[in-house]
Amino acid sequence: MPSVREAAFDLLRAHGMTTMFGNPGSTELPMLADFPDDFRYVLALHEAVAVGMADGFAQASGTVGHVNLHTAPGVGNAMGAIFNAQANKAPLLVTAGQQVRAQMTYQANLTNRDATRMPHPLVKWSYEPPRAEDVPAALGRGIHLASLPPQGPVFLSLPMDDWTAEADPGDTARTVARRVSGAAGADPATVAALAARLDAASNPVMVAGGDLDACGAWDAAVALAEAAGLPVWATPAPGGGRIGFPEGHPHFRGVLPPAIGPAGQALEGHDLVLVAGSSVFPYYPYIPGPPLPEGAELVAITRDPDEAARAPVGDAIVADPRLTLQALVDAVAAGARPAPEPQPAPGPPAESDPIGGSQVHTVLADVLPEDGIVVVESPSSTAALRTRLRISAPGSYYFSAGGGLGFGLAAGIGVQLAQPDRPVVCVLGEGSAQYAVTGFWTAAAYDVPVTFLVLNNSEYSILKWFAGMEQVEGAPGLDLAALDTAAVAAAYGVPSRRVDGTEELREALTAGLGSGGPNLVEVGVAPGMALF
Ligand SMILES: Cc1ncc(C[n+]2csc(CCOP(=O)(O)OP(=O)(O)O)c2C)c(N)n1
Repeated sequence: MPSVREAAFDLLRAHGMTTMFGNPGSTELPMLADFPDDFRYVLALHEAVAVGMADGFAQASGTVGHVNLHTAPGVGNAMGAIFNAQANKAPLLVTAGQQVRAQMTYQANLTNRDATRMPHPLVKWSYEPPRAEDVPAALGRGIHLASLPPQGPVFLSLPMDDWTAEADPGDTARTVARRVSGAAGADPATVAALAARLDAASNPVMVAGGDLDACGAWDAAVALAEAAGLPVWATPAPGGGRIGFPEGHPHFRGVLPPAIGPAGQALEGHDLVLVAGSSVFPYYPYIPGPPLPEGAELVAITRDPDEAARAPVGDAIVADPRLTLQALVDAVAAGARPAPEPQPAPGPPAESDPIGGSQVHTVLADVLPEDGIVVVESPSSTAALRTRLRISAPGSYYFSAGGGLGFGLAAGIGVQLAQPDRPVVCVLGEGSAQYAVTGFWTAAAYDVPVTFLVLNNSEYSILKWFAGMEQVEGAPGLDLAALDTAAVAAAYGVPSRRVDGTEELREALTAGLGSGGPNLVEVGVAPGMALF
């Protein structure tokens, strides 16, 4: 009879889930015993980093990511990162150890006494199997649920004595063999009605969301924009964890402002707004106003029923965006509307000493290889990065849709492990880097060749900008004197440099990208927002 552990690893193997991120404790060791040779375990030194790495890995690999956490305190440490993973719609299997069943009722040390309630609001399913024999089936159910739309994390609490129990071979074989798929197109009548609305509109526009990247819908979005002559905005940056439309395309207009009133104003002149692969919209901060121009209509295509239900305005179609956009391409009157004029390219960035975020990202745009990927957590310069890089290939941009800091550094490592042949640059504010700083150890220990680019402005710049927006004066805790991220990364084993000015930056980034190993460049930048 196979053990529950053997059955579980057979199941993970059958789903291509042979990478496990984690931070182990005594309650996880029985699961890790006799770790199979064809699996790799990636050790994180903190659970939030383990989840962030698995999140980036899942998104960039297109498989379900697996992260194994220590019982209650490990799950507790991971909660912010699990919050990010659900906002990112990252398909994640989160497993955690649990006390031996025989002494859970006495609440022996390390019992996660209400294990399934702990991550509950953040996961699609939270479960502790009733018997050891049920562990493989529970893992299978969790993997399928995580991968079905809307994708997201699931949680399983697994008592530590379950792994050596016997698994039923017949049950195991049936569980391992199961495949579940969930890309569902829209009803043809719904597609025809939407195509007729697009044809009848005088000035329709598309808003492309990050889920287009996750469901492989770039080509369909471009084909529809070109067939129907649609200008295209990207969904507001705070919630647009990925990019769904090439930002160098002549139809591209820019990133929608993230607040209700300004987003409505940006859509002025349009009578029909087609949103694909996004909520309507990931707003923040609160600046009220009409969400749409007077008389305009909106239709959202999303594979997330909750996004469809909670939108403040417009109609919604719950369906796979790729299949639905492809169907629309065939249904609209192609070529009936002229292509929109391309936007003028932005001028060179203003020069300053120290340099600003726009200058940094102009250099990054020059040195980033064509197949480069950026993982971004540099709050005050994200807008400038989007303007300067004009990302135009799928799977090239990852950002925390949840906004919890610590995602960037960790996810950069996970993305690089998922895409070993593409260069990854992880762009971080010096404040943001501290939330996952132990990730530098993992990058060094596993020789993960990420180039970390740290913009150091000695403050929480974006919070000072928010203070202005919120008319808050005198708030403490917004300055970060003397943080030396390069020295910290070097101590963890990542070759690191501090540079000033565009020339030193260009030379250091080029060398780092060519080094073939993990490396870090920390550049001194002027405080304040870099908007373009
Ligand atoms: C887990 C978490 N804690 C706190 C915050 C609040 N927060 C948002 S931006 C920010 C400052 C980021 O500083 P830095 O990385 O230096 O970027 P800058 O704004 O200077 O570009 C903070 C603390 C958050 N988003 N997530």
